[in-house]
Amino acid sequence: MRFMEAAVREKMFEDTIAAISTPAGEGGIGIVRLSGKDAIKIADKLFHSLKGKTLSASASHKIIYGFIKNSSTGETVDEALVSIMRSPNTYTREDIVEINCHGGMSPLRNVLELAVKHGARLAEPGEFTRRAFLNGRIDLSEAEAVIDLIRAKTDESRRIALEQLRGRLSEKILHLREQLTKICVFIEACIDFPEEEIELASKKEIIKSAERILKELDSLLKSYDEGRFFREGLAAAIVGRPNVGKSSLLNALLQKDRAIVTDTPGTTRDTIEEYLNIDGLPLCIIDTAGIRESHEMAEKEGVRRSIMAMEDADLIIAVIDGSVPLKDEDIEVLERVKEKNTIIAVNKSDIPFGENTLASRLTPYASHIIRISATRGDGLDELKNAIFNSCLKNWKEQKEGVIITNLRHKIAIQAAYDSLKDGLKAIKTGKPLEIIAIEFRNALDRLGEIVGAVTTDDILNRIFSNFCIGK
Ligand SMILES: Nc1nc2c(ncn2[C@@H]2O[C@H](COP(=O)(O)OP(=O)(O)O)[C@@H](O)[C@H]2O)c(=O)[nH]1
Ligand SMILES: [Mg+2]
Repeated sequence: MRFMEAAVREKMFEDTIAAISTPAGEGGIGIVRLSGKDAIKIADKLFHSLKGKTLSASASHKIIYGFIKNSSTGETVDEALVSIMRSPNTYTREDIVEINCHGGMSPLRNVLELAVKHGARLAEPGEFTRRAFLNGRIDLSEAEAVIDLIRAKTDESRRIALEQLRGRLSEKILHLREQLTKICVFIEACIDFPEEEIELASKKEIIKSAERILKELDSLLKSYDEGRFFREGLAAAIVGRPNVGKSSLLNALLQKDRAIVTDTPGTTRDTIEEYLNIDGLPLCIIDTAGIRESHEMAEKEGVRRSIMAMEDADLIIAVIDGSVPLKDEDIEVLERVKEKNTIIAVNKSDIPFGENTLASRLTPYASHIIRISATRGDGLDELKNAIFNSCLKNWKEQKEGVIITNLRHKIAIQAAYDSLKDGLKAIKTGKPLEIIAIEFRNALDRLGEIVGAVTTDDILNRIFSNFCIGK
């Protein structure tokens, strides 16, 4: 592994990068962004301010009006407002120029091409943020929060990403690393002076401190179980035999006619996915084909996809037609999802039917049983509450604390936890100090991965390749 040190990171960037930072398509304005030591010089070659003043002669953090011109042809490409931000108070800590022109593909592409012609290089996805990290303005977990913030599907997801961006997780990790460092330094000092036995009092102190850190790591790990839903969304599959009202339920939850509803069983062939916001929980809701034996090719494939969606889902909404007696096909579906987190929606409550044994037959299969009418909209609020509560059991207590939402962080914390636990066991059983020290050091390094204090090119490539171009 090649570790990157802060000192090495400085002066890494000889080149100036450029990208269109606004989404593709038409918009009132669009932004081409440049970052690097030649950003201002390059922008001066394509921008002509109305008053004839160059950007190089302008003060930092100013916006200047003028025109973008192609110097080879003399053509004016667009009218623009240009922001100039000088290092170090910028997003990347380098000089940044943002060219605000009209938001169509032609002006934006022309501006970008001119920037490249005058010496800029096209930016890779996430390269601006990568520079912000490598230049020490933000740490790695904060850089990851940038993309989480962009992708946040609900206000609650945004709140959590913003907290991470503002360093709440980093502070926590920093604090834990400080405590761990103290332990490591102490143990390593004892190794250097082998004639001095580790005193009983110090040993007790180390054990106490390590146990405290373990507890905090454990609560971070626990926060992931529910916290991840806010970053990734929660997949809920609507399943059931044909014609019970699955597609009607999807439409009712979305309040639009998204899926085709007919009274012909087997209408839905493909799985349909849509997002729904339930009190800040981003729910990806999947309508599936009715599960039954079929010899018809398209339906068979639909059933296969339903079963796949069912297996991958975090939550199952099993729909039963409450207006007719329970069928063997209903039970077969419920048997399939027995091990999953399941809610049963007993549909068509608008049609009276008096099977009074229904509830008792369904109870073994679900955490919640809700009577609904998809066509009338009855019981939907109750169903949404059940969805929220069955997935976010501890959320009320957890939401105020530091939450982890990212699998990479969870893996690192889990590894730190395991090492620390092994180290603790080694102390308690009187193992050699060298062994104890290795475990504690490893825990420290694994925590360092989260904020990027310890990292490799490989980790960085993986993280930043998920970004959009221009961020
Ligand atoms: N009365 C009544 N009919 C419903 C209700 N939900 C769905 N249906 C009807 O049941 C039939 C099958 O609905 P659909 O949503 O296509 O079922 P799917 O095959 O499970 O997706 C259609 O004729 C719907 O209008 C409901 O709550 N009440
Ligand atoms: Mg359907």
